[in-house]
Amino acid sequence: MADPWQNAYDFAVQVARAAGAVIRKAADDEIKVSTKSTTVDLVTQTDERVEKIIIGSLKEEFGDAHCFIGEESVAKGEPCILTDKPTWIIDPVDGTTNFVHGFPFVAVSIAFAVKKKLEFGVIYSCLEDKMYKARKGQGAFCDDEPIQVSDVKDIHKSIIISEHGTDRSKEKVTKIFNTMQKILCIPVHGLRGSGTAATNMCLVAIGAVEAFFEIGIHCWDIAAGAVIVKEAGGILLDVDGGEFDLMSRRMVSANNEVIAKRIIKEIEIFPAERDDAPVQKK
Ligand code: LIP
Repeated sequence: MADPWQNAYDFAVQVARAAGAVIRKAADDEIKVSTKSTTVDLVTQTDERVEKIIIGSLKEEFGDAHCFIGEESVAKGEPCILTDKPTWIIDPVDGTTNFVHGFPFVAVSIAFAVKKKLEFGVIYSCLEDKMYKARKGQGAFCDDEPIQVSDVKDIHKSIIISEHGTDRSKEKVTKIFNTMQKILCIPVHGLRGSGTAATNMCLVAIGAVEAFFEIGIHCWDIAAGAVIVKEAGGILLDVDGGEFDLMSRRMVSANNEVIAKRIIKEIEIFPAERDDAPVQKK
């Protein structure tokens, strides 16, 4: 039987690479910065322009039969509801703060889901020029070389990625730093963070770190990385140890269940409104 999504997968790689070239060029120009949910939740004209380019290219190729969830479209009021229809889940510039500051980790993240199941993920780390990709059941790759998570099972020999997001409320920041302190003092070899969830998940997938967790991310930050981590032999869980839920805005990605469950013991959970929560009427 013909593979219905191979063409879409190959096209997504081309679109991600082209989008990355636009970001690299824009990085040399003056960057106009605005803010969204908080004063440190940055967005630039490049985020919006690149998302338009990606969605425009996909619509031209696949018509109106597909749906789209894009970070900047949702920020402008588009719904963030995953239906059974073929749906593209897009973060045009993951690591916007890094992009504004010239911190060299910025990724184009494109995922594709059908009947609410992720079919493939593509992450182009455009300043590093590294193309990560994975299709369900067909392995994960970086620049077409197979990638594999770390085989470390001893938490004391691990590096863990933790991010602090863009919420600066005292209650959440305290929980985030309490969690980081507890993990650091297990002790682990180190804590790291690239500033982009997509890149962090690629670092799990190549075995450079053992786990990445975060509360507050969005589906577009992690959808592509979820496929890549899983296909590289990793595991995805909710921060309470339950089943991974793409729209829940919380996630643990790890090389194996032993490391994942050990990290989960230390996470101080705080609430984050679901991506697909009903929009409150103003
Ligand atoms: C970023 C995420 C990262 C999170 C940042 C930010 P963006 O996405 O990838 O994990 O810690 O606060 O949300 O906003 O750069 O696309």
